[in-house]
Amino acid sequence: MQRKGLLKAMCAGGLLAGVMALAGAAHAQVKWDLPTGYPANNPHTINLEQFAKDVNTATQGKLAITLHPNGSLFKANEIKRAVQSNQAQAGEVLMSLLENENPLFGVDAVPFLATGFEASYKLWQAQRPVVDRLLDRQGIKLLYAVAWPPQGIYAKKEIRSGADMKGLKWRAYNPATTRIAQAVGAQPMTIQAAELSQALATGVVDSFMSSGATGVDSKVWESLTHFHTVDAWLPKNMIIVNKREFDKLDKPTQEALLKAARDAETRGWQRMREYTQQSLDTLAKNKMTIVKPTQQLQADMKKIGDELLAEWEKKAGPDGKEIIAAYRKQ
Ligand code: PCA
Repeated sequence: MQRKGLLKAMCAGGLLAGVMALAGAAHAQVKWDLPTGYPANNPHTINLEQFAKDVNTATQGKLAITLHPNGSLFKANEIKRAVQSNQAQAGEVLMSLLENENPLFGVDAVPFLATGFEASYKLWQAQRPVVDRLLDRQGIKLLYAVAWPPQGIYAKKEIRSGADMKGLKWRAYNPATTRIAQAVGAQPMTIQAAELSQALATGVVDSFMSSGATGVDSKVWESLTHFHTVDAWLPKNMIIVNKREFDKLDKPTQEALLKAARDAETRGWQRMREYTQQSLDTLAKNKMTIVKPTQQLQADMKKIGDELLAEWEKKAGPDGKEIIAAYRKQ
């Protein structure tokens, strides 16, 4: 009887040790929050989900990344600062949102500098070392970046020229889209993607430039009627990490993370290419008119693009020149 009791106690002790070991393992697990301003079903977010899963698998659960889509943890325009101050360990940020901080972040939002995926990818190769350096100085590590599909004009009527855009209530998402509104005499208002549906539904805005992807995300057909495929630029989302958090990881975990990031970048660019036509098909299926822009509209937009490029080059200085030269050399 006594023996049995002892055995029981030993078993319980073993179980306790096991539980403690488990607790130890759980303690060794690193957990990161990764906020993004875009919704869960957006292809960028789906790609990010795969990335987080890959990291989890490759590190056997040692690094667990939790996604917070749609501005639920931090709003799109707060995410960079949240990562820098380590309120979130990682995050997804629209690079050109930071153009006011430094113009070098905004080269991918200069209209007509790079208008397709191939050109846009080349521009990224030229821009990457500069962005990497800038972020590094701020205690941020760049993991990867993926372009959105080409940007066109959404409106409630057919836009046939720059003059037709005068007076529109224009939703802007970064400094460049604000500048375009000013150039055509529209009224710009900055609204991030998570609030776009609401702003359209309430009539706060009646037009904007973006991709087919964001049109689908915000069910733009509930408020607007036309999408003009101007293909003016392809802005990028980047995934960033607080550098101190990255440095805390052991070497194999860092390597697994960087490998997953490289894979996510390749996969993301491929997926966005495919999604470009798919998103336009979805718009059309929902009775949006997809308009090939008139020569006049294209010429007017191109003229604004030339002005914005000149402005950008002036602001961006020698580093900017270096990016453009490297891009044109490829
Ligand atoms: N969608 C994002 C940025 C660029 C894009 O295609 C947006 O409209 O907010």
